[in-house]
Amino acid sequence: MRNHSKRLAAGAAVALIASLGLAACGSDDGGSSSGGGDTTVTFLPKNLGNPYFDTSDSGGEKAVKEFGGKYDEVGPDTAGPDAQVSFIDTAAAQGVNALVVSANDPTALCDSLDAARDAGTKVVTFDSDTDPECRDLFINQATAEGIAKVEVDMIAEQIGDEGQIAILSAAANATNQNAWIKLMKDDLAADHPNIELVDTVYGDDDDQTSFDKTAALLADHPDLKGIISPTTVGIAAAARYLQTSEFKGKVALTGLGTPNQMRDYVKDGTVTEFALWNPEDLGYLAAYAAKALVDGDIKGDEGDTFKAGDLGEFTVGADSTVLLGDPFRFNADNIDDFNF
Ligand code: RAM
Repeated sequence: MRNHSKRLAAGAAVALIASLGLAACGSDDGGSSSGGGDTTVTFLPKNLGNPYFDTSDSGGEKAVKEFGGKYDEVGPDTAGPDAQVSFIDTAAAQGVNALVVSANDPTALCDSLDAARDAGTKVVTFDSDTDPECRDLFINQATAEGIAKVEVDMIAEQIGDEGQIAILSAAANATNQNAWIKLMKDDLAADHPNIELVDTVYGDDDDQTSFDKTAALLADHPDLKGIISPTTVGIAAAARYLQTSEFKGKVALTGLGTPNQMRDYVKDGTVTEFALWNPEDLGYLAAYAAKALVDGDIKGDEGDTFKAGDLGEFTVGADSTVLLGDPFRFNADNIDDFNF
């Protein structure tokens, strides 16, 4: 897996390494840690029980172990907008050095995150951002434009660039999915005049809700040619529905999924191709970024550089954002090369 991790991240690493001649900023006003082995990092995913976050957070744990810190993971069972607030408050009260959060809502967490930061906790968002003023750094899995484009390209290829499509998303407020959906709409309007987006529905990153919404979409739109699901929970649930339905092989399904969850559906022809990045690398990078903030090696300013273990050196870009890499397409030819 590490080989594949490296391969998926290679593009980003090459692009980011050596981009600026700035030295790491070396400020000493940003952290409570001495750089020793006591850095506490708490991961807060959108919800627990999602294999995507199991993988990303295990990458975080791996990094924290590498630098000798203390790792914890907390989170709600459901991906609701306010569901993460109490976990932030508790972590802040415990005085953790850094929180690494995938946000269910761009603003609902901000009061709690502000209070945590005032109390000295560094806040790194990853996967799904808050408004930028509510965190120190956002670790972005790939550009939103790139993620939107690969999904539109895949559905266009799979339905012959014409016909009705729908989107099955995650929670209605999710920052990441909403950014991608907006850009998918722009891309469709600009480059795919014969594809009509007829519906967008929300499965809340809950398996059963996503399954039921898939059934409803197919019932409501008899001419539907394809579904894009930009969530690993949604695409897996939709694939499970399609697999035993009359629509298998007739209605295309693509979006963002994990190879382990999608393998059977690719092998039996329910799904042709989908995309993702490596979630383990995302969590690993986020943990190293948190450590660099806590140690005061970076402040989160554009041009700051830090080393993220095996992944190499990264540079902070505009809006205090660090980019992991490009999305990667999975299909029958390569899916068995991956195990996450
Ligand atoms: C789900 C979550 C996550 C998203 C992936 C693609 O696991 O919504 O935030 O990045 O899908």
